[in-house]
Amino acid sequence: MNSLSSSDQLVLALSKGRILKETLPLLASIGIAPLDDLSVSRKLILDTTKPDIKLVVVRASDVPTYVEYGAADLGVAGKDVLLEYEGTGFYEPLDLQIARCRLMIAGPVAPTAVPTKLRVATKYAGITRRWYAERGVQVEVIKLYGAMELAPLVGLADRIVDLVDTGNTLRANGLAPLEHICDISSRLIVNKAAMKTKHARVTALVAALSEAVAKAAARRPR
Ligand code: PRT
Ligand code: MG
Repeated sequence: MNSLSSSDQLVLALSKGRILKETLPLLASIGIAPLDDLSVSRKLILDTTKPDIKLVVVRASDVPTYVEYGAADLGVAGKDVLLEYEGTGFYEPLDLQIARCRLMIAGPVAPTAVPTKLRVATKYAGITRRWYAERGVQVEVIKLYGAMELAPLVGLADRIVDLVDTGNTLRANGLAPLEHICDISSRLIVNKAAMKTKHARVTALVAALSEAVAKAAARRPR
């Protein structure tokens, strides 16, 4: 197998979309920037200002897979994705404190008759099953891949489990937050083997990012 992540390279897998937008400034602050403009480039493997660091930009939900299998040495992924992905092939050394939101159970503002067995629509089937199972509540989990907010409106589900930031999406669809499952932010993850074989470079990168996160936190208004 042709491996990008050879011993003299560090490969970092980044989540596309909103996490990427917040990860790039953090990386830039420690001197790591893609050589190509990501908004125009179609490249999937990007060289950076550090010759020994490459970036791969993948779907948020694929980041843990790349890192667990060692196709990338490190990755940035939402805690929601990590909780749903039940792998054990990586460490999670750092909370990057970006892309923050809450994972919540939501339902219609105007309560409808609640059936004996709730139907809960979500992209987070694993987390949702565990949450209700731990509370001894029987539910039917309906797996969706997007637009969870639609499900209660069309009678597909009684509840949804989704990420909430401002709450605007829920409000716009006549839904209200009911229970807070957990706070979410993006995390740095590290392949377990890379932590051993590339220890010095991995720990240097974790330390630099950790300092950058602390500086960014100090700048954030409270
Ligand atoms: O492409 P793929 O399906 O893999 O992922 P995606 O399209 O969901 O990616 P993207 O770019 O949306 O990024 C998802 C990741 O960003 C999540 O895994 C979280 O870790 C993080 N994140 C942070 C969020 C939000 N905040 C967020 N608010 N992801 C999604 N939302 C959505 C939410 O699902 C809801 O539809 O925003 C809406 C709610 O926002 P408010 O402000 O209206 O409450
Ligand atoms: Mg997407």
